[in-house]
Amino acid sequence: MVQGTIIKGIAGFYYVESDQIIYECKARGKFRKANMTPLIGDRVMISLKQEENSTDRFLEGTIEEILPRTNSLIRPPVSNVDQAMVVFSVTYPQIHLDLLDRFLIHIEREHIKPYIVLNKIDEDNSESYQYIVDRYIKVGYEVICLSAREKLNTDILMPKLKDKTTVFAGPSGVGKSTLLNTIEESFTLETGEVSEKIKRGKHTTRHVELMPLTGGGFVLDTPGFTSLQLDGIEAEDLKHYFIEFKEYEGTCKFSGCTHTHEPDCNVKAALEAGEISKERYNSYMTYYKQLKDTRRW
Ligand SMILES: Nc1nc2c(ncn2[C@@H]2O[C@H](COP(=O)(O)OP(=O)(O)OP(=O)(O)O)[C@@H](O)[C@H]2O)c(=O)[nH]1
Ligand SMILES: [Mg+2]
Ligand SMILES: [Zn+2]
Repeated sequence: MVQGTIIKGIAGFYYVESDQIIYECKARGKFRKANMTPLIGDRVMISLKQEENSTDRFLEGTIEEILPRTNSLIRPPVSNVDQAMVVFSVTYPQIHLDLLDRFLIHIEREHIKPYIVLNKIDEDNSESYQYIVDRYIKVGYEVICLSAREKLNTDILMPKLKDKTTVFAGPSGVGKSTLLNTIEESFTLETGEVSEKIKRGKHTTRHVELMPLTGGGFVLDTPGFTSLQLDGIEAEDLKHYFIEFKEYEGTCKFSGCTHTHEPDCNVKAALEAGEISKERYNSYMTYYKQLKDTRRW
């Protein structure tokens, strides 16, 4: 058996890299039965099929075992990442802050370090996105405004990517693949126009792919997504994924305060004092209620 990493999956085949060799693999049926889907980024053990003729483009193998993951996401479907570049565009497609908040919840839950990337600043001279920058910096996130096309501020990303595994995620058409092509000259990822009519991306990237960087580290390009569920999260745990609540945790009158309806809540006091953003707190309340209601059903 050989140990390798899944770098790509297409039509039921997984491409597993080990020592610079890529094996085309099928997964054993036992994974499907256990409801366990191999993810890009998984470290796996594969058994090799007898090589029939050496002119084959890929050597063949079978995934026998998925080694323990440090973390995983469902959307995009990746595992074992250190950090995430959550990419949005400041023009079109329009930024979707509800999606950003939902995505941050999943990332925090999996202990992945997030960066918020606002792309296409070349198209917005009025800097109308500044309120987003202010809001999320106040939360404690790093927000990077750049233009992949004009190569503005893209060099800020390079040192952050070095020796790390970074997933680029966000809606279709925000410029994830364009940005990756800028970061690494040898990349030739396909990019697509934003639709004139509906101002949305055209889902150009179809597969997740893990790629090495010349300077060290790996990046994952992923297909854009437009919605994100919070299923599987307990309403009571939600507060842990709003990182601006952390400094108040344990200081409220009631231990186990959910910061929703309890008296003498320090998160609500911070909200009144303007230390916590109203919009973020509203997101929290909305999701909290949704999760409570789902459970009731
Ligand atoms: N003006 C401007 N356009 C950009 C910038 N970056 C990307 N674009 C354009 O945005 C469109 C979408 O870019 P992609 O890189 O294909 O977007 P994506 O996020 O990979 O989209 P999917 O693969 O569909 O998820 C293309 O027409 C790019 O040329 C930028 O910094 N400024
Ligand atoms: Mg793409
Ligand atoms: Zn509280």
